[in-house]
Amino acid sequence: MSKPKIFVARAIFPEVITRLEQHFDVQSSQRDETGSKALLIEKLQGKDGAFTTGGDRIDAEVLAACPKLKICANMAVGYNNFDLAAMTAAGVLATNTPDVLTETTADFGFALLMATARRIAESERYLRAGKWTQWRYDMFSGSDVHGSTLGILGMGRIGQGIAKRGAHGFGMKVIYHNRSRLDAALEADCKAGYVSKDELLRTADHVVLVLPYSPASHHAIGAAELALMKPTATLVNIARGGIVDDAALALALRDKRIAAAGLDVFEGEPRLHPDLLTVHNVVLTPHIASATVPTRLAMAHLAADNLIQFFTQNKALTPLNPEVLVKR
Ligand code: 8YV
Repeated sequence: MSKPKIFVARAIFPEVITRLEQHFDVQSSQRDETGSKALLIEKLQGKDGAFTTGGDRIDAEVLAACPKLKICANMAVGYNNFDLAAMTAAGVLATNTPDVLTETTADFGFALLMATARRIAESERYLRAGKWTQWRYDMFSGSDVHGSTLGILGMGRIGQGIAKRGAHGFGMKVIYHNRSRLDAALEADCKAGYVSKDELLRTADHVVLVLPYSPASHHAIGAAELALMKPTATLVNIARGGIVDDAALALALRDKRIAAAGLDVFEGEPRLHPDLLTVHNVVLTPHIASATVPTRLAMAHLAADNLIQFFTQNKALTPLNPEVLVKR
């Protein structure tokens, strides 16, 4: 019997490709051509499955053009690149990669918070530019992390990881806002108190965004929300571009309406709002929160496992629309 045909949309670890080749007829984009929807549709023609990443949009148009497609395994926990309703309607299984990246991503959220609050990138740029001639009492004074109030917007697994780091490691007071309140045991574990979004923005010294992107969270932080924040506050976004109105943020940073921001994700990335490049009080990183070798490898293997389980056993480890499996 011939092997199912899959398309791997982006370059991934060669050992994962080798593993996939044991089960599938694999076409992969190891040269990493990214791009247009037309190219994705062309590559997905006649494929039974796809290994996708957060940049590969699977929507009704793609699904209609690729009727053989039965599964898209995303190598990302976020899946806003999937039109899940359209996939379910088309009987296409969607999977993601939760859990394996939680601690690594929480580490990075905390690192970005530290870099932002303590002005690490800005001071390094100054030093590299040869501007450091003498010590000054107020040179690159930042804001304290230990003992401050940490506000977490979006209290899923990664948010909880950041809360624990803050509460247990840095003696921070942790407040959070989420669509639904955590149960008491989880709140106690994270030493986190539930507050309204406005109260969080008004009272936190450091605000970290870890909520999923959806039309409902589009521009959840815009000019009005930034205006609620303390002028000494920092904002960190490791969630998704589009949750923050980047133009409004650049203005707030320029006018020092908040102290600083750390951004790993951007609206329309990999393009950036040009004004973000002109303000000094922002730390910019290229969507690397989950980027350690063991974690990226675990994500890739989990996506591969989902594909393998699906085609061999009609199941998946981390399905997003399991109802599709029941109907098959
Ligand atoms: C990925 C992420 O690296 O998992 C996610 O949701 O944002 C990152 O870990 C990125 O989406 C590429 O797939």
